[in-house]
Amino acid sequence: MMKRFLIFRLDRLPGRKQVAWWKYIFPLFSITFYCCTTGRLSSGYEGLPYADKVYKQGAQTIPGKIQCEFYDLGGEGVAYHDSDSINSGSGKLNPADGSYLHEFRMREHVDISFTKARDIDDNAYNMVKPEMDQLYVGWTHPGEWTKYTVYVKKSGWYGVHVMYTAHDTGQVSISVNDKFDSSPRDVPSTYAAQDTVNWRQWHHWNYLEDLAFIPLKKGFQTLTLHTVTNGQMNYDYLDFTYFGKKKPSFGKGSFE
Ligand SMILES: [Ca+2]
Ligand SMILES: [Ca+2]
Repeated sequence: MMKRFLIFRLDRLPGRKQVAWWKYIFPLFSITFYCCTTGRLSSGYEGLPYADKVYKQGAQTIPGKIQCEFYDLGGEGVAYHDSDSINSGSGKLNPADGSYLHEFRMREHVDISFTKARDIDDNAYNMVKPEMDQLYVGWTHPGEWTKYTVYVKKSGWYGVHVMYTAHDTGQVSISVNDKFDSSPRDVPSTYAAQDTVNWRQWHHWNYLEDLAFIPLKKGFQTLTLHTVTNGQMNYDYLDFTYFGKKKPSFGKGSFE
C-alpha cells in the first residue's frame, strides 16, 4: 500500500520532465523496510519499537527476555498508560545527572528505576539474586500498561516468566495485538516480615516461572503488559521460552 502510494507520488512530481528516479530508490526501500519490519503498516498501531544511542536493537525478540523498560515509543495512550505524568524514578528518585541510568526516559510518564547495590537490591531477602544496574518499571498501579513490539522467531506456545518484586500479591495480564487477553495471573508477594527496613519491601526480587502460557505467531506482534490488581510491583523483564506446537495440558493455562 505504502509502496503504491509512493510510486504514485513520484509519477506526479510537478514541473519535471526528467525525474532522477534513482534518488528515490533508497528512501523508498528504507521506508518500506522500516514500516514492514516494525509492523506499523500491517496493524495500524502508531507506536514504534524503542531504541536509543545505547540500546540500538529496536524490537526485542522471542524466545528471550523482553526488558520491560524498553516499551515502545509513542507516548501515553499509544505505547503505555500511566496514572500520572511524572516519572517517579528517572530524574526524581534518581536525580538527573547526565547518566543513562538516572535519566532513562525521564520525561515519560512510566516510572523507571534500576537495581542498586549497597544493600538496596542486593539484600538478604531476595528469592533470586538480581543483576545490578538493571532498569525496571516500577511504582505500578492497577490499570496501567506498557506495550512492546516484538519479533517472534517461531510460531507456537510460549511459557512466560517474570523477574519482579511485589509488595503484596498482585495480578497482571498479557495481551497480544490487542486482541487476546490472558486471564489475570497472580504475582506472589515478595514481602518479608523479617526485613525491618520498610522501603526495601519493594526490593525483594523473585523470578516466577510459568506466569502464563500463550500462543504466538511468527513475525512482528505487539505484547501489552497490564497491571490488573494491587500494583506496587516492579517489573524487570518478561522471559519467553518456547514450549511447543501444542497447547500445554498443565500449569496455569493460557488465554482460554
Ligand atoms: Ca508515573
Ligand atoms: Ca529490565
